[in-house]
Amino acid sequence: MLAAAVALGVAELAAGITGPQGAPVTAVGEVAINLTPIPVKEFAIAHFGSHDKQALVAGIVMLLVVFAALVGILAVRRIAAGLAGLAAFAAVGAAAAVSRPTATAVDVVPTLAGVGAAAVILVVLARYAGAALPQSLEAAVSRALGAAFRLITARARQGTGPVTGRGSPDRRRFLIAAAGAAALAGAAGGLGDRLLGRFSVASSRAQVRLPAPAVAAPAVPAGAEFRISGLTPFFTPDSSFYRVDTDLILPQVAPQTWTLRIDGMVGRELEIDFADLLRMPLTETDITLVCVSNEVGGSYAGNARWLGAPLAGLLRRAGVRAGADQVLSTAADGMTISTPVAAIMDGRDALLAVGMNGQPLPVAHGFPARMVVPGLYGYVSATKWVTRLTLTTFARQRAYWTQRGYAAQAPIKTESRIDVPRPLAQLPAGRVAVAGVAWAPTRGIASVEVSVDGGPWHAARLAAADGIDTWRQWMWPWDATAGLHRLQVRATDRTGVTQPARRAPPFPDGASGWDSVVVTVT
Ligand SMILES: Nc1nc2c(c(=O)[nH]1)N[C@H]1C(S)=C(S)[C@@H](COP(=O)(O)O)O[C@H]1N2
Ligand SMILES: [Mo]
Repeated sequence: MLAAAVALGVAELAAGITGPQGAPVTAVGEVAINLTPIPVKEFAIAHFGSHDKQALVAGIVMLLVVFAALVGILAVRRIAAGLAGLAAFAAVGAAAAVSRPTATAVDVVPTLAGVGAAAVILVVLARYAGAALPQSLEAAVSRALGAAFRLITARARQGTGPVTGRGSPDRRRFLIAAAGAAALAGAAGGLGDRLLGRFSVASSRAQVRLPAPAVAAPAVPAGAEFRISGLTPFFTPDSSFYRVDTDLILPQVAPQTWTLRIDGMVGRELEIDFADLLRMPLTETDITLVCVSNEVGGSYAGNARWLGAPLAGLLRRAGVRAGADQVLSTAADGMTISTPVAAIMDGRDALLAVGMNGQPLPVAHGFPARMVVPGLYGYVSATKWVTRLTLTTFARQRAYWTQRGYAAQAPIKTESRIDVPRPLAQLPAGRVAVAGVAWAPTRGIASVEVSVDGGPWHAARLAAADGIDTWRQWMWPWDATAGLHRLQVRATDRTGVTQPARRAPPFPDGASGWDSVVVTVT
């Protein structure tokens, strides 16, 4: 296990030099994410929520500890078997590191450096734990370490200690070597973490000055927010805005080097850099973003004020050729996302965004540039760290989540959610504010209704609408009577479509059904 710790520490140090994506736990984790079957992914999101990544890393480290213990036991019996175990570990790490779409050959270096260091530690510790080494290895170990140990332990031993022979344990040397390995693991890992800080784009983000919008968002109407504690605020603060992506480490894309290429079925290819983008007339608009993995009543939705260049204008500049029906966007993390050309060109505020709530995009939300398209789930529209838009057809190319079975066309379903009272709340009888949010981006919310215990539907009061692309708060004053009650909500959008009662899971094109909470009134 100490050898494994050294492997991780030294690998972290090497990754600090070659770049963060070669770190083996990250690499293995990201490959695991890409290979995870959809039901397991939905389970992880449902049960770990936004901690799914920590859960994955903890799981990998736990497996690693068990594997390392087995390798250690093997190594003490037969050192060759232990080294074979390490080689297997190296193979998994290296294969994971180079298999990712954005990998380069140097990404194997951290794994190989880590495993190389671990092999030395394993041989030394196994030797002092009593393993018999082959003649050549024994000679090398005693030559290399004999001198070092004589130096360290000279005073203590005064030349009188028992001379340990081949294959007999040496407790003192084992403990010294073990302490040395632990120190090496910690020092290398700590230094690696410091070096990895070099790849952060936090300081270049702090220097970005966003221009004023050419088209400013209208002020949010006065009545857009009720004062009800526990109710979702109209704008989601960045700190609580949901984050969904396949990355264990956030892509660090410097605005100085960022470019966006528009190619494929276009009249002429186009490439712009970040300065070009900031010189374009920018539009500011409020859009509610929703993830397809959002369960009924779930929290994978957020509302922000976005600033960006209209995508329709960019596509017109490149000239979309007849027959192209898909924009396949590619991101710095290797993600691919397919968006209908029609959705981008139909007049909605589809943006290549650079700003979120008055600031440059947070790194977790796509800095320096991302797509935001009202009305489409994130996996078919909201490409973060976007670097390329390829005009193509749905018949010819499938994006990341479509390859995994999700629908190619995924407009956001009309949804409503009860925020208060909380599920299983205990309430005093009398007036209770039942409240939440409802959304139907690009269509707008027309009405929200609440039912108690499956009884008649009551019209809720709607907060003022900011626009058709954002969610809308609603509230219904309930005269609560003693007992156990079930509250249900449903919304109707402005096209007249009411949320269906039928429950559907998020896979393959978004959850449906009515949110409900059960409360006790006393
Ligand atoms: N590059 C990249 N962009 C991405 C993703 C991703 O994994 N990688 N996930 C998508 C999904 S599934 C959603 S729901 C939205 C979430 O955006 P947010 O994290 O800013 O809320 O980003 C989309 N854009
Ligand atoms: Mo998503």
